[in-house]
Amino acid sequence: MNRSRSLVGVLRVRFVIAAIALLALSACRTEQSTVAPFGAPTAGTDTDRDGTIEGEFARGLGWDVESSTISAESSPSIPNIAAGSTIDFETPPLTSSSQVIDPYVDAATGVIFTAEPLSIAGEVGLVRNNATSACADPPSNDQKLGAAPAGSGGIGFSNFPIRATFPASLPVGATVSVEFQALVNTPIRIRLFDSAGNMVGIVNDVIVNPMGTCGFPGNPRGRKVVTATATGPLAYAIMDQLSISVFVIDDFTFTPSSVAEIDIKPDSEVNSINPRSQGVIPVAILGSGLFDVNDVDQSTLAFGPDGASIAHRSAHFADVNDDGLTDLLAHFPTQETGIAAGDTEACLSGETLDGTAFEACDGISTVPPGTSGGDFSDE
Ligand SMILES: [Ca+2]
Ligand SMILES: [Ca+2]
Ligand SMILES: [Ca+2]
Ligand SMILES: [Ca+2]
Repeated sequence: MNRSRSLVGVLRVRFVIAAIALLALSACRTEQSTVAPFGAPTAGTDTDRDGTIEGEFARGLGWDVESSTISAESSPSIPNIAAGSTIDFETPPLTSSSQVIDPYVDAATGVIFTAEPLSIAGEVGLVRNNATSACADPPSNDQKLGAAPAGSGGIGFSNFPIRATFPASLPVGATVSVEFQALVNTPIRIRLFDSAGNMVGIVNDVIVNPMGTCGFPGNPRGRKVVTATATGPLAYAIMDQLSISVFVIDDFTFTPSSVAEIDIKPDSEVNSINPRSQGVIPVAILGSGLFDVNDVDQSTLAFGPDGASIAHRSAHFADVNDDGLTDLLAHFPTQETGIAAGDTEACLSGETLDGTAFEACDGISTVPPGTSGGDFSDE
């Protein structure tokens, strides 16, 4: 009891110091006295831990996009990001309730998290769910990523915007999902950018489901996964909170290959496959505004559990679904696919000519063994 009281005391002292520093900062800027434009993130920390940033800190801090330098340089030895990943911020395990780790670099994927500069510098770090004022029940040790004004000690008590920079640009159609945790009914957003700083995706959302406050004062907090899709090459994403509510993120997920779509047996809805057939299975890779089948490296195509290669000279371009966009129709020898009786799905993987991996699946129904009926031709 005493220990936790004195911990609270220490935290209060830290926040008071941060508050004084920020008050001094805003005092310096009073002649400008600009109210942050609508929709602009605010800096500052939540000193009374009710989930909202104190107004004195939220005002007068200009939102200067131009000052943020865009750097999406790719490093020479990057981990493979083609397969996509989910980053849960559980590494390293925290030994205290929060820790500044700036930048936070995910070792497996090379994705770099930083605080997107406002008119002041920021920093990112990890915080336990039970130690952020954005805590939604349960108040566990689950680790979240937060950001705060640099040196404020406010990781988990701020709504400073967070940037995720990929070690190399992801192809058009890549998706980014991230779980926001903040007060309910406050606006949250993901923006996606290419390496030149052009916005290639934006999603505005609101957390609506109340999930408690973990014992902190203030209105209910909640969690929501927001997903954005890139309409251009994706170099970095910025996640922010467009009010004075504290927010943290978790389970940052990116998927570079979600755009490929296939239609197994384009002439059939049922996609009936006889695993004993000596024939071939036609599979169409569907072209779309996000996926140009001319970019497919046909030598990399692998279909079914065993990854059958394309049958000799079987691929040709055609618009199999009459949507005006060219599709790639390829055929795979049934016996090499590994498709077995009872399978309900089969997937095609491959790479585009620039080496970006993709995968797509479609439902199938297999002809039961011992049945003489069904589709023997597979054509
Ligand atoms: Ca507050
Ligand atoms: Ca986590
Ligand atoms: Ca079909
Ligand atoms: Ca088509």
